[in-house]
Amino acid sequence: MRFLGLDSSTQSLTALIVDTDTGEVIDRSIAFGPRLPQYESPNGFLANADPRIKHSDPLMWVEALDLVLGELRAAGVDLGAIRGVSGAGQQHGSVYLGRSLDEAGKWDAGKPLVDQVRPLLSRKTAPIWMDASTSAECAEIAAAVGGDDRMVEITGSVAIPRFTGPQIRKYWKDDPAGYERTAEIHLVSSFIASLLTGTSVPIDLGDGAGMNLLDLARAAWSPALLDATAPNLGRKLKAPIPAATRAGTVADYFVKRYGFAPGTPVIAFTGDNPSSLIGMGAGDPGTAVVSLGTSDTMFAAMAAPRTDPRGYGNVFGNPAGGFMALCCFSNGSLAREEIARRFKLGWDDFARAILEKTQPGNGGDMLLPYFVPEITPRLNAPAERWFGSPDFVAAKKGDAAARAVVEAQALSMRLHSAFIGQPPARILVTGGASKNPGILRVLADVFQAEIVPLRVSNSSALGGALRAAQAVGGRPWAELYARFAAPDLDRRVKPDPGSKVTYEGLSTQLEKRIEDVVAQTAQTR
Ligand code: XUL
Repeated sequence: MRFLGLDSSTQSLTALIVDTDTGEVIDRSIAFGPRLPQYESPNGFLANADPRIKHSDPLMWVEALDLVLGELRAAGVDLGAIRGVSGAGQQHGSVYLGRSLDEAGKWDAGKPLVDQVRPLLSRKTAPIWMDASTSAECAEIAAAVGGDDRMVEITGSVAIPRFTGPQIRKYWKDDPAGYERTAEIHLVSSFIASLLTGTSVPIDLGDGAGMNLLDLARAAWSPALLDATAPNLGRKLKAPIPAATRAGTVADYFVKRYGFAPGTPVIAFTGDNPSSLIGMGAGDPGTAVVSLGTSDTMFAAMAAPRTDPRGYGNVFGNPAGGFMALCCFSNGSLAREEIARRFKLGWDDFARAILEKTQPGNGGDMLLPYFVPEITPRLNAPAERWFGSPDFVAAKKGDAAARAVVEAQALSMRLHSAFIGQPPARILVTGGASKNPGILRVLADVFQAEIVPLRVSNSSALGGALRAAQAVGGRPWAELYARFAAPDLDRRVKPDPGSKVTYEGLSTQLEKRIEDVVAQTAQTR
């Protein structure tokens, strides 16, 4: 049987099909920047003079959905053989509609979807997870419910600028009439699911936990937080549902245009990180995952919510049941790409710089790679800092810069993920940068753990396909994981015990420097 997973991420939309009988996997991606240049979003978001503001045009995601399905069909893929669909979206981003899709979603198969969705948007743009402009709203929401500790007790996270609740509050404050006109608010995940069914699909508990609105213990929106966020918010959000819920069937539009079988079930969509947890075969507690994408994230399943005393880490729902802990770093690929660009390094040069030309500890050269505002630690403005030899500080040492950016990222990840629990002996790694052996080497040495890449690179779209296979096809997780989420043992990297002491020392130094930069920029939220 065949199942389709979709992943609407920051920079691309991916469709991935698994065949549970043959083990075959087919995938195709639409990269927004090059494929949809009319949206003027080379990295998936619109330019803004204020570096804290990051919005995208939701119509770009709608167009990408038609494009990817059209391409699969044109490539001869029989979408009529798909027995279930699920998927994921970049977390926290929100879409605002003037009419509920329960009334307005009866798509006409004769017109492109984008032309039918355009008039329904009450807000032209969608704030995304990279937005850092809602510090004031975070403070207001936290104060209204009794402070940070209370926020963590209810939602698993302090009030966080990229989370949807503070974003909704800012919209209400900036444009009360637009907010008033909004009948329905979606996350990216529930929006894409709703496009597919032509109805309003509720937000799932996994992604819903990233909104600063969900009461984790009750698996329901918190009335106190709805009130603290914006007036009548409860009327604009359907009650959240478990990720395994059958949310509807594919709309006639997709049957007519792409040949889906009528009645193909759509399972609720979730956030890209919860979906990756499944796509990495890490739905059970005990396996840590590092995902090296536009953002770097580190996450793990856990039976009961455990929160971060520093207030940076988050708790989301695990689509396989229970919870997951997550740390998110916005200076992921963007920071590595910035160094590669400045020093004109290709990715092979980047790997060689680490593996052959520099040593653990980098001879004392250290970089705080905060080229865009950072989520962990919280920095509302870019704040790069270079320390060490004069040539390094004068940007004359490209090889050392390559090692420095990755060492700082890995050390910060180790430092800030400590709340998740026991230091892991083995870490699964995914995302574009997991192909780079230099980056894997540094991760292995910093964590003193075996680093194991997976065969698949889009674990979030894969997670969607596997969730459909589990919910519709009744396949057990263990069977699906063994078949589709197998580690690539040939590429695993074992730690060098000789580097342990070096990184212990560096970790303390980095922690101090991070504290200094946070204090200097005096932006604690
Ligand atoms: C997680 C987060 C990011 C986005 C990226 O909290 O903000 O990882 O989900 O897609």
